[in-house]
Amino acid sequence: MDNFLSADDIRTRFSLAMSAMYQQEVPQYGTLMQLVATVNDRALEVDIALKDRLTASDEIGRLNLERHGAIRVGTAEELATLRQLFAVMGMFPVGYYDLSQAGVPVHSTAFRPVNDAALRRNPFRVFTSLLRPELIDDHALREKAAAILARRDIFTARCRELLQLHQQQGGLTREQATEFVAEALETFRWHAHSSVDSQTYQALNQQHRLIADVVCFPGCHINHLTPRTLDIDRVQQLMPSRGINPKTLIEGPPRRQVSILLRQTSFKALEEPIIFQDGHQGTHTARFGEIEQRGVALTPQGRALYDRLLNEAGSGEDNQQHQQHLAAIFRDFPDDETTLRQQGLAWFHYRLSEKGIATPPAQGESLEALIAEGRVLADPIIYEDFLPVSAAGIFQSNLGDRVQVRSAGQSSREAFEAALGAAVLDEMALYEERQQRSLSQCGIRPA
Ligand code: OOG
Ligand code: NI
Repeated sequence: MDNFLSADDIRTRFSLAMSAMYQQEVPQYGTLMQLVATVNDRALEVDIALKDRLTASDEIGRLNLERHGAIRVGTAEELATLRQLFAVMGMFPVGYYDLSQAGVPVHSTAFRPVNDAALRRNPFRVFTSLLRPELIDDHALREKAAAILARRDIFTARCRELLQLHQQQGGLTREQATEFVAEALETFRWHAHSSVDSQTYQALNQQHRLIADVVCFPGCHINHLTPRTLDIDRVQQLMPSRGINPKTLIEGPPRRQVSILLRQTSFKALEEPIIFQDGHQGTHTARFGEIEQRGVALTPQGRALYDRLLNEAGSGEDNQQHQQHLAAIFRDFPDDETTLRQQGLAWFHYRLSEKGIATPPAQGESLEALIAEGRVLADPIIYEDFLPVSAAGIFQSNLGDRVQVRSAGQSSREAFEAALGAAVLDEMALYEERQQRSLSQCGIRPA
């Protein structure tokens, strides 16, 4: 029993293996990683407080490591098997993202660790999208896509065996885990050989580039990985100097004193040579590199304010102008921790200070008074999820900015969960539980 490797360790091994594979497959991604490391080093040099904070929380060593990746799959069976595969690594489906609203024929979830300890160990997540073939309007082509998908198995036979073994044993030994990581990795490898002829590829690509990407290959190649940056504006600015072509806009909120949610940007997907089954050669554009910077998670109220301001700000053609415009609009969003907390806009993790341990909260003492006296400390809870508008922006910049608005296909969370074989967890409930648990641990009862 206790000779099993922990799910956290398997996840860490897997994310490192994935990173090594992707850097080898996409050298430009390695260049981005180097740029991120350089900018992070510089940010730590000029901000000693930040350095101290990251050192104290033991984050320095893992700073430049990947925080997420993304894949796209074609069938319910593939999605359901991925759920088992990620469960081995302590990653569970959180949230439902409907991207059809933005003209992308997929819906998605994020497989990620859910508890505090696992998130601290390694917060690696995989944004996972399922194709919605009902949004292919050409009937014959839809049938064809389904037939192609039905023929493939994106998992190795040994990977499937190890998944079964994991279910029977309740874990994997060190040797089994090593084998599992290697076998699981195969699912996410790039294939320069398409599994269809060039005509089929063209037809599917015509419908939507994403459809060709999902249907025409024998696996679900990882399409990007995303390390954490301490200064996303700087990396965006410096990308061209390293021969990297960034997408136009940084997605998400503007730069602020107190970072909220998630800011992200990427380089544009590369055009890569592929060979079709009929021997014809062509290119496929799917893979890129991304960076992210996370801030505090917002409550439903904070999120509603974010959505409203983001909507008000609209989009832009020039990043610098857009960021200035965003910053102006977001002046309506309080930018200090105390106000965010007092107005119930963001989630916080509460803990007792030394003073608070010496004089624990008594019945009837208010949280505000305890904080004012320095007996209770409030730390922002980091946002662990994704943003649908940002995700749509990332998708679109990698689809040649060709927006095809579909008949805003009905949001179909039930269909997604049926395919997944499980309900997705509610991210807001997870944040609320974490806040609530921290209050209970301080001995503070809900007001
Ligand atoms: C996923 C795009 C979404 C993000 O960071 O918002 C995403 C994809 O392109 O498959 O990864
Ligand atoms: Ni991403």
